[in-house]
Amino acid sequence: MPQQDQGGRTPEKQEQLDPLRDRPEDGHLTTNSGTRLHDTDNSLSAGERGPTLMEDFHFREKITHFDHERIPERVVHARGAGAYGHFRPYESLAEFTKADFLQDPDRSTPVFVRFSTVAGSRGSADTVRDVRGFATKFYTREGNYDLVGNNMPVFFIQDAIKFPDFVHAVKPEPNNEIPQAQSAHDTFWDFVSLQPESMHMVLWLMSDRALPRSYRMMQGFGVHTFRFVDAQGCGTFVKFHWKPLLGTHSLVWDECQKIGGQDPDFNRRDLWEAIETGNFPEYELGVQLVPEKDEFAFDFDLLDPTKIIPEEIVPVRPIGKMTLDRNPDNFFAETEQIAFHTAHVVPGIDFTNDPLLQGRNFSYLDTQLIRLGGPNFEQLPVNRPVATVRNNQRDGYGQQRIHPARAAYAPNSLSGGCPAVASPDHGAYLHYAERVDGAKIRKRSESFNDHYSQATLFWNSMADWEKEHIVAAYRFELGKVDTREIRERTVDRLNHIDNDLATRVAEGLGLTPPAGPAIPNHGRSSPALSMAGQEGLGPATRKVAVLAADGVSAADVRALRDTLTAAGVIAEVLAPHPGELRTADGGTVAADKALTTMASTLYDGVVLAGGEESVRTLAANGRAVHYLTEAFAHNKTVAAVGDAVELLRTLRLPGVRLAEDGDGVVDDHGVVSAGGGAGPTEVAETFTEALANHRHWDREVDGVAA
Ligand code: HDE
Repeated sequence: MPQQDQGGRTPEKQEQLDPLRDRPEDGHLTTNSGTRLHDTDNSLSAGERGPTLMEDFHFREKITHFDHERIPERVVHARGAGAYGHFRPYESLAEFTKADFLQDPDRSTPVFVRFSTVAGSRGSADTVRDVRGFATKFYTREGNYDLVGNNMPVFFIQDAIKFPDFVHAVKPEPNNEIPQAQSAHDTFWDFVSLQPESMHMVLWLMSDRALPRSYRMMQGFGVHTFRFVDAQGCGTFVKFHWKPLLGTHSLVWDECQKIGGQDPDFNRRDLWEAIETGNFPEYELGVQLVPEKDEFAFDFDLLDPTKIIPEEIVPVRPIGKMTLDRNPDNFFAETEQIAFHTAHVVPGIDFTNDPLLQGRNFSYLDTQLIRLGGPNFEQLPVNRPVATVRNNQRDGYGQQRIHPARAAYAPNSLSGGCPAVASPDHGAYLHYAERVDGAKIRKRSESFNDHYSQATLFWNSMADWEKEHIVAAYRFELGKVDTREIRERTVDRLNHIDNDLATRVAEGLGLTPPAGPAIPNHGRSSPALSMAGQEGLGPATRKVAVLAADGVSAADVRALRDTLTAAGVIAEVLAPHPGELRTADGGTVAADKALTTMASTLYDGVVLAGGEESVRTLAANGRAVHYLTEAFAHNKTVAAVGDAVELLRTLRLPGVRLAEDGDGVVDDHGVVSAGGGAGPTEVAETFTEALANHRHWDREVDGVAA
């Protein structure tokens, strides 16, 4: 088994990268051709106040390089964040696939993952309503395998030829380039309302799945049906699933909009900080396997990427775990230049005739050529396979390799026939010998025609709060659509999914609700589609704001910090000013950040520490009070310790019972308090448990969280 360093790098990979790594500390400043420089602050000029001279090669090189720093951003998925890690299978999957990296539980394979939004530009905010990309490059011994997935298991269109239409519709409108990174505008809704195959995916997009709390708490899906191939050449259909061990969790829309201003890098920062602090994100890879003989056993077509295979019909079998444990050293070199390609496959993994996948297999290579400036992008450090590359492809922009052989062709005798092709026994990729026979036609298969049943399945599977959020999202989005016919047409489409959904959306838009369902609801559901109950491992890595001011109880702060930290929770003390706070007993505690630089939206829970003077100060501080009411409105866990309970009482949080004098700890709808009967540690313990629920959806809050 090859040794790994912490970042999941094999020594081979490390060695490849090292000669290319910049070591600024090792020497002097030079030009790109290596000439040492004595001044980089002043241009060469004719006299102190004279013109700059053409001869100034350092100036010209520096400015020219700067002028050429930018490369085209990705046409979609422009904004992203990446990390290195490694993947290890739980057991051999030889029964289904000969893929080398899925054979041996003792062997781990280095990976790079890039998470992304789809519609926004490179500088857009993280917390927009959008699909998220979840693209994984496995640097296997048999070559790179790229699993280029999303955080939703279906897609908007069934055939790749519609992709430019779809992307043009969702991107900012061409006349004024408005709006940035949003689907809430006329062209998007015009397109999708005329394209019923998009209805299932649009429903996912209107759900909280489009607002992930963290890339660490997000599922991933390969979307298409792929094919595993075993050593005997037998195929098995496969769908890929990533499941985060921290559970699947989302923000709420009101938070997303605020965070867009407060911390546009919210998801990127979260990933970076988690890895820096050793809280390595983990995901389980699962597969749904369908024997070839069952290809037509479903009431949908396995080749149709607008359909899932419900987990209740074909369970997801966990096959391995991925851990992300190293941040990139340079965003541009690694995260920006990584080039994914759905056709980066290894022996044992093959395609199906899903028309979306077939088109992607063309697009990803093509897009790298323009974005990375030519055919040698695979030689960029982050793209280099750990497997040896050897072929007769030559030259091109940015060629890094020196090919000493005279013969760059096959067959040849001058190089002894090398490089020679391999047999499948020696690891050669052999395309699955699928029998194909057909007339040339432009026609969608009839088996792709049902656009609504799985949208209805998704809707039926939602918890009440999820449904409420979906309705609110449609109202928001369509409320931004100026053209009345588009709004009406969308409501009509929704009425093919569910009459209640269509009625609620129509009412919110002031439109006449449909008289009755266009198609009766089939009543089926699939519990795995709901995020309710996907709690994950507990409260670890959640962030909590502890509110305090001068005069705070040192014992409260200590108990909170100790208990939360012991559970792996990140506790930050926020105060009117950062630095040292005076405590009630005459000592000091550290305040990590100022209340003004943060917001409740950036935390998973808020706790108010006790201490008479501190509580009095915070009660008069509108911002501190807003932390509490806002966190409550977003259904987060809120707590008050000791005499801080009285401040919480003045807020009259609707439907919540707070502890009275002498009571022990009370947790009512995730609002935790205690009377004299319990100390700060017990409050902190109950708070920590409640935090693991992510949110408390049963609160009586009037639609703010939606
Ligand atoms: Fe992509 N997609 N896509 N896509 N996609 C790109 O490739 C494309 C689709 C996905 O972090 C592009 O390198 C077509 C489905 C991710 O670098 C481009 C079609 C799924 C990423 C492209 C689709 C995805 C991309 C743009 C319709 C989920 C970001 C830059 C047939 C299964 C990868 C690039 C990264 C990026 C084409 C549909 C996922 C233009 C033609 C379905 C995660 O090649």
